[in-house]
Amino acid sequence: MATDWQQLSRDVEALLKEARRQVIAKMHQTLTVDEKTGRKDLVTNVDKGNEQFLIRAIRQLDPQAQVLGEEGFGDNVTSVKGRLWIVDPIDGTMNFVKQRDNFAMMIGIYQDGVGQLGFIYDVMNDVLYHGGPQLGGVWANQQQLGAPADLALADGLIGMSSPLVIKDVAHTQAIVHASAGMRVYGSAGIEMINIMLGKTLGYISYLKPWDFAAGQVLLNTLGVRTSTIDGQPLDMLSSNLVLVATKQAQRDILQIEEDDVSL
Ligand code: 2AM
Ligand code: CA
Ligand code: CA
Ligand code: CA
Repeated sequence: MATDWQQLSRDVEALLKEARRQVIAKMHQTLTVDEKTGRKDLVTNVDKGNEQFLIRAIRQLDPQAQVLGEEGFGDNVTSVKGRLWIVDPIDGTMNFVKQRDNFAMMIGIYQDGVGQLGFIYDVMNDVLYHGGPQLGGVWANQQQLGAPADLALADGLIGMSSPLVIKDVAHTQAIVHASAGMRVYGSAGIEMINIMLGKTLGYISYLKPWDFAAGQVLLNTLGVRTSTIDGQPLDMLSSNLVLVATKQAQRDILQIEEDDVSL
């Protein structure tokens, strides 16, 4: 049977609203915080509980689909064939732990590797960004978003993950230098939202599929480019050095990579 994408979107919106109620209730209780690969890579009981809640509901909504989740409650996905849901239950876990703010829930829905619907929920501001080619646009709650201005690198702010800039990976210091300035928000989801709203013109970070799956669908729908730092398509099943940028800024950044410039 053909998928009713409008209905599926409404179902996911309702699911995320329920997930938000649960997360907000739990975040005022004592968190259980564990380290994954190190002291800056955390997971809490809320990340795990929310992923389990979301994936259980996704399996009811779409029993045939594969589900890839950050905390491991989904499938062992080795192919993007068919329908694939990619879930990040809490994006910005460090912010969640230290600030109780500036974190997001994210879901991307792909069909044979092509983005169909994306959802980024700014939990504390209670704004759910959703849309994609199947809906023909992107909405912030009920309000449709226009495309952000196609700014050149020199004319806007760029989001970065701080380790890349500190170590000057992939000429990130030269890119920051060529921009109007750097911002670091600590959540890929919040970074993607800022680009959708035209507050920043791009974002560079080393990311896993659950960090960029939802944002890629939403941003591409608004005419913003997503690629690797070399301009190649993102691999939906592994880590990528991700470049998100307006068309003009993407050209400017790829030129810096090509010219191999340093400060
Ligand atoms: P997370 O909170 O879901 O793990 C922080 O700069 C941003 O990068 C967050 O969106 C975070 O997602 C993501 N990230 C990806 N890999 C990370 C890692 N190894 N350690 C910390 N954050 C990571
Ligand atoms: Ca994580
Ligand atoms: Ca994440
Ligand atoms: Ca996460």
